[in-house]
Amino acid sequence: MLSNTVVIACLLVIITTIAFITVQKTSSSKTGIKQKSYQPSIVIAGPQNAGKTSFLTLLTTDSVRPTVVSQEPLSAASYNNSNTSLVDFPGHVKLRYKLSEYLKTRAASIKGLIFMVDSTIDPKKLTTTAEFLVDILLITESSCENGVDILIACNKSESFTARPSSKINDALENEIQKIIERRKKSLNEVKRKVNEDEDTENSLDVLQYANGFKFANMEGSVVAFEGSVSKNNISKWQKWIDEKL
Ligand SMILES: Nc1nc2c(ncn2[C@@H]2O[C@H](COP(=O)(O)OP(=O)(O)OP(=O)(O)O)[C@@H](O)[C@H]2O)c(=O)[nH]1
Ligand SMILES: [Mg+2]
Repeated sequence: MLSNTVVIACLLVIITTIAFITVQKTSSSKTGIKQKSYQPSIVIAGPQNAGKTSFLTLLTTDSVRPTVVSQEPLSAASYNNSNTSLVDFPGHVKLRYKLSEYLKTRAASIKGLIFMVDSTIDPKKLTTTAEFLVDILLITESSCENGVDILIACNKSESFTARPSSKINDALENEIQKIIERRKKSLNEVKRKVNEDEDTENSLDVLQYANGFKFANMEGSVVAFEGSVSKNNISKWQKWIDEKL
């Protein structure tokens, strides 16, 4: 009788330990990367010539000034007397690794990411912009539990060729779905070529949803607002930043 009780007690201890280890593994595997704690920041990223540095300059100096092509990240420490810095990254393709490294190591301390686009761009030519956004989302959606909140800042809205932010939002969603399908297809082709039977972990999974790609299904929230740095029409973006601070 006594030995039965001891056996049951031992079994209970073993089962509880296994369950605890499993839960621990599941919650840490999503983030994958161990992150140190860094000063909180809001990232400004996006393709070349979108107006990122112009925006940061306007926010920090209250004036619109000429800019040069960025080659290094530009940081405004303690923005608006907060504990948060604003960091503007160069849009040039060859310098994008700096943004990727930053996102991978600091995702948990990033309060928001502003993805700035030139809204005069023809929506049919948004593919390279969407490719850039996919590369960002693959990191932000997998590097921390709740993703990173994103503002798609559609700049240059004063131009008569500018498209409304809702159109740019929808065009980006459609492009992202096509990019995911293309990348998945080429991944599968590579797998077939190397005769890989096992289903290796696919990083694209974080952006794949049953009914196609939609920003609304992501962990981080995504909003798109228009604005114009040159006309000092940036109140919607400022409000978004204030909410994140
Ligand atoms: N029409 C118009 N032009 C703008 C606006 N904001 C910025 N620009 C112009 O866009 C050009 C690029 O601005 P930048 O701020 O240097 O662009 P960036 O995104 O920092 O570019 P990279 O550093 O190369 O990644 C400059 O000639 C700006 O004057 C705007 O609201 N309207
Ligand atoms: Mg710049």
